[in-house]
Amino acid sequence: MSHTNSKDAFRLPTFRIDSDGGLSPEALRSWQGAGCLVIENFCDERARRELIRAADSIVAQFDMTDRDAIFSTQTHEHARNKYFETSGDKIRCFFEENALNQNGNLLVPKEQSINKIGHALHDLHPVFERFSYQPRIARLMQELGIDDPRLLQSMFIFKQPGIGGEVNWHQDGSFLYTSPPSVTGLWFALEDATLENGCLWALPGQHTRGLRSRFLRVNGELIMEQLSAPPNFDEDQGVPLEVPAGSLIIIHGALPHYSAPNRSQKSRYAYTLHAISGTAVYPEDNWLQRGQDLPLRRLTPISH
Ligand SMILES: O=C(O)CCC(=O)C(=O)O
Repeated sequence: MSHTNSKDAFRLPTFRIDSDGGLSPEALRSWQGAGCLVIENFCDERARRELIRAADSIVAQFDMTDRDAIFSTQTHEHARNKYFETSGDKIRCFFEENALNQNGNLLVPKEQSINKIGHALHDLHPVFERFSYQPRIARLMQELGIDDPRLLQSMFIFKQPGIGGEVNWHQDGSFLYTSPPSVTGLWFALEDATLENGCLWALPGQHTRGLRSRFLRVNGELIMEQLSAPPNFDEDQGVPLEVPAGSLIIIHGALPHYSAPNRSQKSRYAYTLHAISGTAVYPEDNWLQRGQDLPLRRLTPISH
């Protein structure tokens, strides 16, 4: 990476949210300009602990013989794997790439071997469901102007100590494409996210340049297709989004973002949600598909 790891690097301003999910005009202006917004006070400690406990229990029950779960964003090899492809309406664990040796044996304790759990925690697990459909999130979506918001995807991302893998520069709209574009990411820091343990980085303002690529299914294969006149990501302009536990980072679907490997001895747990507009077209060749028995649900704010 060519960007600096300096502690003096430019930082985005941070904002606070009302108890009912409202944003100040300054926060909304900052969101529109940067394509991301850092809110410092979203989750209290009780909510964070509850989510972490629920994730730990999923991992404890995970059948370790499932060696198909190796996950790497470097090669997209995982995408060819049916285990990943059919996880859009399931709760599945994916290994860190360096958690297993060539024979598929664990190199780290099981509880430190999982890269992430995805992709329908919000609809299939009561703890994640309660958190994800809380009225404050629905109100937030309304504040951001997402028409008829629906929760499409959820992930619990561990960024394990020592082996937490890099997530390369990408735009969420490449993976969760809608027409017109509508995907918006919500990234909840369940632990402090720092330069040392692999915090997010972003290219503020570069959400206005359009989508560079699209990940789609062609003849039964998932491929990354370059879109016409692809914009370059100015990766050297990357800004680290170091945030304390409890923060929420909102990410525009066209905002390039990234996270470095975690070589520290501290994990960096996060829970993420991706919402789309129910009025946008969601193509059948997107990687993430759901069975008819699990339709997308509306996020409805409680009216006062
Ligand atoms: O948590 C991370 O390290 C990356 C998450 C991310 O890029 C995403 O959810 O789109």
